[in-house]
Amino acid sequence: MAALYEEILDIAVQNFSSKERDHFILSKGHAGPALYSTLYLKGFFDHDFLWSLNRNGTHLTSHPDRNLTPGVDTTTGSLGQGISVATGVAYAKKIEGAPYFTYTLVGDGELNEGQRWEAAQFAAHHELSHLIVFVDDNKKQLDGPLLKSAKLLIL
Ligand SMILES: Cc1ncc(C[n+]2csc(CCOP(=O)(O)OP(=O)(O)O)c2C)c(N)n1
Ligand SMILES: [Mg+2]
Repeated sequence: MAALYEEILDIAVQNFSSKERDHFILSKGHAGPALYSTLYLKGFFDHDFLWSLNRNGTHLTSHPDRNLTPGVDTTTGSLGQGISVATGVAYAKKIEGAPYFTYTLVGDGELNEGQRWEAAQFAAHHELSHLIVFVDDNKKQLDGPLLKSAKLLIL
């Protein structure tokens, strides 16, 4: 994510309040701390802010909350939903003729969610060429190996 934000994404503190930019949606919301480290590197908040992770009353919840944390595009944590939101954002950009890209990161275990099928079918139907979906193919889900069904989806 550090490489993506530094080298590829058109997302910065200066353009975040505008829709004239790329979007990134962390569909596997339980990886929130990885996103927060990246947002810190991009200057969305100070280093000290990172120490508030998961504290009572924090603005840095373990799963990203767009209403709490600067730089977060979408509230995620319920697996399967982020990819659907990303598809909707990419479709909106296409309708507007905007040149921007929408990126999302999904887990390989998350691919078990039925919702992601509908998102994939929608994206294909509308030929969303500016939607980029990364799969974190780590062969694990939570504390065990990936279900065989999810492996088939990746193949
Ligand atoms: C709809 C939904 N069901 C269950 C969970 C609980 N949950 C959190 S992480 C996780 C495992 C997901 O596996 P994967 O996407 O491969 O992520 P990884 O463990 O590799 O980080 C599950 C089932 C959830 N967050 N949302
Ligand atoms: Mg996994």
